[in-house]
Amino acid sequence: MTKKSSKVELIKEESGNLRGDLATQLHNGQNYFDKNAIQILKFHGIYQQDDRDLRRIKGRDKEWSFMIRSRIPGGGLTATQYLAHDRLADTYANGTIRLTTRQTIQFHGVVRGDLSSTLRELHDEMIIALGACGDIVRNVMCCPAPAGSRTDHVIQEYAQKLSDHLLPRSKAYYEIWIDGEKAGSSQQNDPEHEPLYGKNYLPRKFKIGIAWPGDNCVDVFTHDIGLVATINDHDELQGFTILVGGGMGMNHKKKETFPRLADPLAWVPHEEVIDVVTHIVAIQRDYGDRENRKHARFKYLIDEWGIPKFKKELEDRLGYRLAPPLDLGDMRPELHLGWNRQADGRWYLGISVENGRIKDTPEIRLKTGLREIIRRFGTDVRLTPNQDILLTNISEEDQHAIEQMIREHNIPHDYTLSNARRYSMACPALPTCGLAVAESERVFPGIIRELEQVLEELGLDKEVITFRMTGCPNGCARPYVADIGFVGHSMNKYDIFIGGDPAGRRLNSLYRGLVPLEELVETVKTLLVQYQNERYEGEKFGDYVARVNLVDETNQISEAGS
Ligand code: SRM
Ligand code: SF4
Repeated sequence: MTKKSSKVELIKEESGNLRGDLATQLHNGQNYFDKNAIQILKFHGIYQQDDRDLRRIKGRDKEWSFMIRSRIPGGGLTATQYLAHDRLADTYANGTIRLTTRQTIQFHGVVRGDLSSTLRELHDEMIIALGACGDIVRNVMCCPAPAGSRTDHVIQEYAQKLSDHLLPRSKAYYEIWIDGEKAGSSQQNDPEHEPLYGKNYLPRKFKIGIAWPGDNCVDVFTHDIGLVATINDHDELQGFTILVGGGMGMNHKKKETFPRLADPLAWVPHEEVIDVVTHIVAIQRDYGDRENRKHARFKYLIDEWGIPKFKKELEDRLGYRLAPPLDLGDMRPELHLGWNRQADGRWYLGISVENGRIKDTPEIRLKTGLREIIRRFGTDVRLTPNQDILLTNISEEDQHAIEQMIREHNIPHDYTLSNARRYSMACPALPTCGLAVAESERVFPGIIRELEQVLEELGLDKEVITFRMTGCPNGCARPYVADIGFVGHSMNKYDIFIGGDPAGRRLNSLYRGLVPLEELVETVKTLLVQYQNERYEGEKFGDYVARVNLVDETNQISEAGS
């Protein structure tokens, strides 16, 4: 800690390894936690929120509730674990399950008195929320496609092993939420030794994603550390190419913030990857900015140091030289939807979930349908980085009955959906997200509907053009690698970013700032018409934008206004 360290640094340091006075506040009769406690709560996978719609009603107190995020490495859940989430969503939350862009599940609308019960019942199914948020390594992502091969299991196991290894050692979570008896005395316990994190944990959140070769469904270049597996001809995992320094978040008003793609660093044999990753995290712990939280992500350290300096520091710590990174070859943005055969002969079914929200509507009974299928056939589940769900390990004889149940509940099959809808993602934004400045999840289905019409009129409906929307520039739906990203700038106004690459290797750039919601489709239509008239055969939208230089180099983010 230095004199200039941010306030959150002091809160972490004085928390006694993530205890703070959560246990006391939990029983103080209020329905919210104070501002210091909410910083510590995040490490426990909990965010304090209020219903932003109700804020507009004058004279009304804030309606406090909590979002809980489960930690689900690689997005893998057993049938029983999924069913527990389904049940808890009804018992304690707002009745919906929210699949996230990092393969986890969020509950919204949990009241304070139900936090312990929710976390305890998740714990009964071996699911924790610890470390799903906070300044530590978050949920480790991994390509979810269950190829059923040996390597698939090995890669999923690495997601789990990395996640376990990088979890905080603090017992605070268990004392406070699970084993409530001890909570009262928790502050008297000796804080544990945190070998990696120390008392101050990391300067900021830290994210890791593992990609299958050629398949960039995890958006591997957007992570603090991206790992791309190398597999030999005998289906054996050899190692990983390591990428460092990716991240999406930025702030319209702060020039020192920007999205960044990760750079290739090295190749490591798989037996060494946990050690190397741990050392990389430790360098960020030691050198990351602890004064300015807006500048504290690992990407800024990499940007300022450059790869040669960073690699030297890492090699000095490891005590050996690292091999150069391998060429990653072509990468595709796979969604893994529809029926797919696993290498073990069984099947998995990928179901598209619009913006990750699993709920029942009068037309589509998605929540009930999924519950009934998973309950009856005991299918395991994998959540995808595109907020979708895969039902796995299905035998051939069950396929027909599952199809029938899909139809009975009116769940759309992926092939009935347009590419625009299947590939789209939106963050939750209003009314739950405290940082939202504009709508996202609630308005995006309508925007996509209008875009579908435009694309069809122009004969572009078979093209893969990725559309992503967020309610602020933090980038939770990774909008800066989409072909077209709509980023909330202020209420009802969006910045439009264009020219990303569906394979995730190019950031998009600002095209127009402060476009009203009602004009988004019209603005994009002009671009699509131009693309349709001028593109080379087979040319992708983002590649076209890059080729014809549609984005004016001088059109800097700050010019979008504030
Ligand atoms: Fe995020 C903060 C939702 C993935 C960058 N994000 C938030 C919070 C917790 C708002 C808050 O701090 O109060 C949002 C809760 C909204 C709500 O009501 O549920 C929130 N982020 C989400 C989710 C649910 C979006 C989704 O549509 O699924 C994703 C949950 C992931 C998970 O399961 O762990 C989610 N957030 C991301 C991603 C994408 C990713 O990780 O692949 C990013 C960009 C990548 C990155 O980190 O650079 C992302 N979220 C942020 C940021 C900006 C961080 C930065 O570097 O500046 C914030 C704000 C912050 O940390 O200060 C944020
Ligand atoms: Fe909230 Fe912004 Fe993230 Fe959307 S992008 S969930 S508005 S923090």
